[in-house]
Amino acid sequence: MDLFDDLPPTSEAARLALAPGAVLLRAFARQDDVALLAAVEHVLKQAPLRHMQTPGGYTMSVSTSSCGALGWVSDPHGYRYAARDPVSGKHWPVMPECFLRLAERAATEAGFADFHPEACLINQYVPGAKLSLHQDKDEKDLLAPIVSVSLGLPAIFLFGGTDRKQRPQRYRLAHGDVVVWGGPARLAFHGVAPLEEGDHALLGGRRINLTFRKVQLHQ
Ligand code: MD3
Ligand code: FE
Repeated sequence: MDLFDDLPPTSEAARLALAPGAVLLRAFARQDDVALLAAVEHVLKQAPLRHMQTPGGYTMSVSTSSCGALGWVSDPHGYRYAARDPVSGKHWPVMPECFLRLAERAATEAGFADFHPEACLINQYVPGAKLSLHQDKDEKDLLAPIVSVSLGLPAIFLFGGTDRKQRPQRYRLAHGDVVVWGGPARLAFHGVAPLEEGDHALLGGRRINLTFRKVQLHQ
């Protein structure tokens, strides 16, 4: 429970400018949570979560999958987007209709009316899992925003500057929160602090994060 729990999701108070280009839509996805979770599980049956290897040889604590025309993969050469899941050799699962509708509605709400993502990354965090500070630079279209949707246990999100040395600000992202990262925020360093234990009514002891991305320049 937090202060914003009973505010309608699109009211002025539920919308927070975190930084130039970064808009937090508190609880924007909450009324769709059951449908979103069912769609997540449907995708994960076809493309199970896996712990990716970093190019430096580490194993990520977060487990990952994708849906849409392109998915995010890593191999010893680095990170890239690919049309097929390297585990199954098959195309990634189709992006569920409810994912696309939510991402486009959130982007529009934040001033990006023409956002049509072709990739959705699914990250799962269990207690202790974290994501070190990084930039998202594998997309060719850096003018398009990234839309992120948080489900399940809350996490402390770290939001830095475009310079790794700027000390990051900390925001709590809770179930149903949606953030649109565009403009100058698009290339900011960001990460997630180790997830705390907890038991979420719908997701149990985990957090799922969806990130919607436009990868190719023209499409
Ligand atoms: C700010 N995911 O998948 S979502 C990622 O919670 C990633 O799983 C985190 O960072 C997660 O790459 C954070 C919020 C987010 C996503 C992308 C961004 C914030 C961003 C890109 C640029 C700036
Ligand atoms: Fe990221």
